[in-house]
Amino acid sequence: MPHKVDKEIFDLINKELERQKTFLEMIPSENFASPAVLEALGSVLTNKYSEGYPGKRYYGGNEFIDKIEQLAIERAKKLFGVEHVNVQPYSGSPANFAVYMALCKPGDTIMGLELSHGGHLTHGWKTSVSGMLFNSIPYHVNKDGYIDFEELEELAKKHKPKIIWCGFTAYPRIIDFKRFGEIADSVGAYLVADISHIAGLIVGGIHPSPNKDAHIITTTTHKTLRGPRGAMIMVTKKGIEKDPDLPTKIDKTVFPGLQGGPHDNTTAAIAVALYEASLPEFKEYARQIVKNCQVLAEELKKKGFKLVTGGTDNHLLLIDLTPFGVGKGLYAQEALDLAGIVVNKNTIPNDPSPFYPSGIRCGTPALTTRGMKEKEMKQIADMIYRVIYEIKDYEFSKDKKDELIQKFRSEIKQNKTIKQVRKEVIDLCKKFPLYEGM
Ligand code: DSN
Repeated sequence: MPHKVDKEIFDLINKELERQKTFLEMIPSENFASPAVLEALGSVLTNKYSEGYPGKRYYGGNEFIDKIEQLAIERAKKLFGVEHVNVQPYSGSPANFAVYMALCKPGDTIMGLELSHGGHLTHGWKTSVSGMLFNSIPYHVNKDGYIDFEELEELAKKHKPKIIWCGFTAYPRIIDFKRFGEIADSVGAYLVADISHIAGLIVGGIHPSPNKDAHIITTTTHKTLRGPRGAMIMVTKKGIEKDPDLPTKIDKTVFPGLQGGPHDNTTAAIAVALYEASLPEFKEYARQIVKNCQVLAEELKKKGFKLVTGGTDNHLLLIDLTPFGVGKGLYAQEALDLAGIVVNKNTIPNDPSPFYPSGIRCGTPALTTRGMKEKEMKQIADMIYRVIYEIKDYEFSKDKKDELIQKFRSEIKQNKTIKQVRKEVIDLCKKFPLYEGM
């Protein structure tokens, strides 16, 4: 990596590269973009302004940018089986806000899964503009951790929402898009499927697609789809049948409604990722993500861990740590991080302490990109077990949290088991090299 101009920043980039190479990345929304995606992202396309859309730009010099954006659009249409695609949203949250702007007026009613039950901030949570501007009626998961369709149907009939969101950030099961579509249709709502987490699984054919049931689909491009940080908004045939102007409305709200010039380097990188996702090996990749996650889940269960819904159908699982005591998510995340296993603390449904979550969320997309398979998942389950076992005696209580967290942090750094697991993680990572030559 060159560092002649700004050594300080390039040293830090190199440190981050080394961290990625030597840690087990298990945050389910993260992945490793291919060198081809990184190349497009770091290209001269970053120099260009191109407000507007292919063939209708405000500035000159967009001959090649038009071709790039058109390719990205055509590839996405084909891969997801949709009628219209906008590839310009800067990321997932702006994409979702463009949908609100296209479909709703402030004060309209919208419905999304409660954040602490696995939903997303932009699906109506109170600290997000989506929860401030709109009348947000959340639905929930049932006591087993599955979407409570009966509650959803009842709430939808009562509140007549303009939008029902489906697609989640911490839901380990197949999403029944058909059922969501029927409920939305029965109350005249738009069904918007935010498939950010599972886009790669859908393209890989291992999760059903919402393209027959939703009117609009949004997705980020950097999770299981393994592209750059960006997003897309897609309009389905069903969406156009409900409102033929939907594509125009979406395009207008992205630009000029919410954004200025698109990030053309990102658009090109999205096009590259879509090309890669169209190859047969991507289907194999998607299948392996799920296989790996299911092996991980089974192994963790054998070791006595409790999982929300009892397992997984997709790329992620949620470990319920309440048997180790309430509020242990932070301790688990930090202890695993010291061992070189990166996960995130997460609420579990009906978490007894939502501000100090009692769960951790982990997943297999990035490990699978490295080439890890079932054998490594068994090894990793064992490492997770050994690390988490070390936190079980650390007390957590909200009232004495500063003191208790400080004690935990100073002691856990010295823990011999965690130091041993860290060595094993480094050895395992070496067997699955990442970004060789970088
Ligand atoms: N931050 C993403 C995730 O981790 O799921 C959601 O936006």
